[in-house]
Amino acid sequence: MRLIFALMLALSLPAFAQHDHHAGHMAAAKDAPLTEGVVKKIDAKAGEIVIQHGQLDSIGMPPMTMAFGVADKSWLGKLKVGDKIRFAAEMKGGNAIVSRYEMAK
Ligand SMILES: [Cu+2]
Repeated sequence: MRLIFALMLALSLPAFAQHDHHAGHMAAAKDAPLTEGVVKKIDAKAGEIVIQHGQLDSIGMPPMTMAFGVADKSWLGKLKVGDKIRFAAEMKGGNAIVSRYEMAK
């Protein structure tokens, strides 16, 4: 009985975290789950990429299309409009940036 309770508690924790939109600022970006996104525009001059993104719990954002900075400017030359990615976002200097990404299949 005690074991079952512990198991249920462990299983319920990730679901709880997903539904907490206002906390999560303490979560390390490295550990943030990857969110789906589609590259809509790349502005190399501004160092920005516009992404249509899904729910981003790491920065408390609902799905939308918006501009992000990037942790590594070389990514701007690697990504193309229409690319489907999975990425993690974090706030840096008041701006949302892509902290890491991978190509989605
Ligand atoms: Cu957004």
